[in-house]
Amino acid sequence: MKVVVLTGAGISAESGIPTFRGAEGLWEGHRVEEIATPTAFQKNPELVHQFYNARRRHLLQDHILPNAAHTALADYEATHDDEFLLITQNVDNLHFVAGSQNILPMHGQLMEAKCTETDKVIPWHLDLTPHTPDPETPSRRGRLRPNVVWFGEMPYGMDKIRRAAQNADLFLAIGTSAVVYPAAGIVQQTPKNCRRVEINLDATPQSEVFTETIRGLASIEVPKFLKRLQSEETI
Ligand code: BV8
Repeated sequence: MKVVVLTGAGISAESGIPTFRGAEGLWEGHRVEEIATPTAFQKNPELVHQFYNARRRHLLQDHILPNAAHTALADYEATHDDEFLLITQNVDNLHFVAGSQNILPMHGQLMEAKCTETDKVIPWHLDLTPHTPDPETPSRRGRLRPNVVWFGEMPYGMDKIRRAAQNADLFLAIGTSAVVYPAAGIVQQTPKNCRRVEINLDATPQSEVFTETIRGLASIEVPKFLKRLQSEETI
């Protein structure tokens, strides 16, 4: 059985990472849609760097850890020899920390920096500023940005995502408000006989597209659903 999972900020909420819509999509009074853009970075790199530095530091704290939903997905993947693809909209690293393997971080990663001239991506755990020197050529400064996909930018892996969605037998969306495209449109690329399950606290604009909608906390409902799936498979 080919399984495709799409996660959003809701799966990391119980790990202590604020969701986008939880804070009405605001950060220090700025709308995320206005600050997570190339224009904002052009106009005010300092402010955009501060936005990501704050979130990177928050993520690096010892108590910010994967929760039972992240772990259940990693455990299921480990026992699931067929195709399993975990697409995440989240830029936190909790799926990696939980041990998931086949992860597609379609909106990039907070723990990576990208060179604005060469597009080279490197692991990055420190603050970034408009004067940060290149690790390789310290005389070149201010060329690094967070390796995060901003509004108006093309997400990563769209071809791989389309191919996986088109062949999915099970599509599982977890903790996403299904507002942002193209992520919210992935479910529409699954075949008509694909089993589509949405696990989310609230209803979303895509809910009626799903064959099953499970309302509740990801840390409870994801392990429960995957256990049920395992037992269905062994019958
Ligand atoms: C693109 C990384 C084109 C950044 C993110 C006008 C101008 C420009 C673009 C557009 C426009 N109008 C529309 C667009 C398209 C735009 C878009 O969709 N905008 C929206 C606002 C309408 N999309 C884009 O710009 C995309 N790119 O279109 O490029 C293009 C074409 C060709 C060539 C080049 C370019 C790029 C979008 C990616 C933006 N980056 N993230 C960062 O993190 O700073 S988006 C960000 O918000 C997330 O990654 C995620 O994708 C998105 C939504 O967040 P969610 O993950 O869903 O989280 P949210 O808080 O919204 O919801 C949480 C849910 O969980 C809730 O439903 C809640 O009920 C539930 N929940 C909460 N707690 C729990 C829970 N569930 C279970 N258990 C719990 N405990």
